[in-house]
Amino acid sequence: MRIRIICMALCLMCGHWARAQAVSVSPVPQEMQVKEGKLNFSSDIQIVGSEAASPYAVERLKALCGKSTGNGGKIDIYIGEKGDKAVRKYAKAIPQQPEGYYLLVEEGTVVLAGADERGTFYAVQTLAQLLQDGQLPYVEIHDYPAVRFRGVVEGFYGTPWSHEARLRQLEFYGQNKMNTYIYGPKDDPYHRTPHWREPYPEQEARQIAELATKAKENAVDFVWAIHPGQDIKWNTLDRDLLLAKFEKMYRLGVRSFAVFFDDISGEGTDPSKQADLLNYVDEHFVKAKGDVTPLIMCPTIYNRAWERHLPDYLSVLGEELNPSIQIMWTGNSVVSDITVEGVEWVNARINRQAYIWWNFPVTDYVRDHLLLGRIYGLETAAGTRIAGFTTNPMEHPEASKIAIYSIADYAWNPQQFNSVASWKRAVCTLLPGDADALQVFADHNSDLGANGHGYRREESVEIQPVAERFWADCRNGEYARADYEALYDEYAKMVEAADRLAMNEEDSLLVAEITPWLYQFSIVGKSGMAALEMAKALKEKDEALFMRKYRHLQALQKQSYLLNQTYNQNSGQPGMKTASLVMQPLADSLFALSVARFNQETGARLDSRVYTSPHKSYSSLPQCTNSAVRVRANQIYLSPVLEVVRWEAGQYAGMELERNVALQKIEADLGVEGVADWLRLEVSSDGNQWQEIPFTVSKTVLKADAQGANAKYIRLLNKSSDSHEAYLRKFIITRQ
Ligand code: LOG
Repeated sequence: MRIRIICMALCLMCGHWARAQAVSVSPVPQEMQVKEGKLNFSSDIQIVGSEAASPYAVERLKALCGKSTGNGGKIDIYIGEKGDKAVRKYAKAIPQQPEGYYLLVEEGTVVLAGADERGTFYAVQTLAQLLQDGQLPYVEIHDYPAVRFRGVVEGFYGTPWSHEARLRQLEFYGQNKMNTYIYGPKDDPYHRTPHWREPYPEQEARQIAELATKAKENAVDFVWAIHPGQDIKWNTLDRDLLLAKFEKMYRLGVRSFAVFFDDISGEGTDPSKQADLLNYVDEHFVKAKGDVTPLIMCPTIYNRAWERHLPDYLSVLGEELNPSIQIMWTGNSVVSDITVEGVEWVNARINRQAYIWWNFPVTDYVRDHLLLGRIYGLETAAGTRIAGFTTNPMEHPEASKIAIYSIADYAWNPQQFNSVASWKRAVCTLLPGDADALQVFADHNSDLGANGHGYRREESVEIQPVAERFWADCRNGEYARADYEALYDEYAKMVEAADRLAMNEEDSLLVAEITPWLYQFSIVGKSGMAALEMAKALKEKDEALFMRKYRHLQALQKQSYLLNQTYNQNSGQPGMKTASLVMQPLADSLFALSVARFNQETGARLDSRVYTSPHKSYSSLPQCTNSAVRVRANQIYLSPVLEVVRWEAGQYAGMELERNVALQKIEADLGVEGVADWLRLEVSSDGNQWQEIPFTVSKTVLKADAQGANAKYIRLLNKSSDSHEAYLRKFIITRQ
């Protein structure tokens, strides 16, 4: 109920009527006092202090004032940093904290006074948000960030963001008071193995230089990360090559650096060697330059669940790594909530405050989903125990902004962070013209579905209890009309939202990213409506209507299947899943139930099957037990695992099919060579009696001809008595 009231208030805020009334700033300021009265900004404006103040802040301010028509009264705007003459009178009001600012709007006067240059820049960003319809409310704000470094780590697998997308992101970070962008896309070959030692080609180098400039203009540190661990040799040659690469990046204008050691195996994982290298870089490059910000590193054991693989790793880093070097941390597991207890646990080991790499809303391991839900699971007090908070986003830059907006809000002011309100504000801000449609879409696109990390999110929250009750009632043969109508209305809203968003012209980039999901969303909406009508026709014994809706739903299911074979065809999880926690399963279940009942009552033999993947992961490796199993034409495959998979002796990974099928081919890519020495491929029809299937190996890829073997279970087993590290990039069976 409370959620509903907040939503209503916020939706109203999207409209002009309420915009004039409400004063809303994001991230929520630490202290904001709104007073009676407004300043007419269409006035004769005089800026005092522009020579000494942050040039980027002044530039933004001038752009804002440029919109003023100059036909109101006179306004003096005092701008500057603590110690500057223009703001000397207000020195006491300026917060002490780095990046803090004091902002005052009163009759004829505006004060924008920063604790430092970024503080002034942020004061102007707040002013820009306060300015609505040519007016500024009278306010007094004392504001500063709770978390020192706030931002985004572009650290996902998959298609890296485009140059243009990155430029837009940097502006967005400036507007949302985020000061960090860490560049580390896994699929940039010059960031990682194989080409980390080589300089960027000319065009890419030019673009990096442009990003560094753009970042500076937006008060953002552009942090360039290198990922050398998979093939680094611990010798002076590789050390010097790494430094030479940093030097090249420095010449392009980069002043912040990171070294990542995540998702690697072998030699590179040694914490002492990592610390030696980083301390050397710190002393001979970072500190020697004088204008480079503290080094950031991502450890190999970057979450608590993996500590058992290298038990001393974190404390070695904690002891040996220079204290000024930041250590990234994803939480209690690869994808996890951020808790006080978890942060204290790691801080004690690494001898410093963890720098959070939050793996949300990244979707590289569930690429058929969009994560547009609210952010939650970040404990308030965790915010005071961390050095930084960065989010790893989706490969869809515009759609990621919903989460990024709220993460900026949390990291700035965890105390006053309101997850639902922040989410609704994000939606309103990103697409004011169609905010209600985007909200409907976001309401139903937030869970990840079954996945290797086991991380799940709420979805379809408001309608979920209705859906549950309706389903239970239907199974008992009787449902409440009000529930039927509420559900019908929700499905109808989904169809409307899909149509409106697809035609939205306000943000064509966002629309382009979500379009394949909009197609599916519309189908789920229509399917839900048809399934409800089938249930109703059954109840009213209207056979003709029942058959009509049945045929419609079958056609929709086929359409959905074809869309999944056509759009978003990636190597991980192709196709699109939407509303997959509540609304789509309800439509499917209602369909199946109604058809079964209809067959029972009329003696008909209609097909009640709904196309879904009935197959499951079959694995004793914790990293694979929750993995989804996908179907594409006559191929069935296990969702790939992106990070290193540790196979203890006797452990296995594979699939359990719905029933026995005749197998034609089996193919797996383990990402490392020499797997024939320790892996066995075997199949079974009951999970007890196993038949070994011979295979051939070419480099990292294993192939087998199963010659029509009948099996329900297919697995790869570590037949040796040692543990081995490999990847699981591909595991596909082709059925006959
Ligand atoms: C990778 C990251 C990836 C993410 C989610 C870290 C430190 N590294 O499991 O590149 O986007 O998880 O799949 C990771 O999180 N490995």
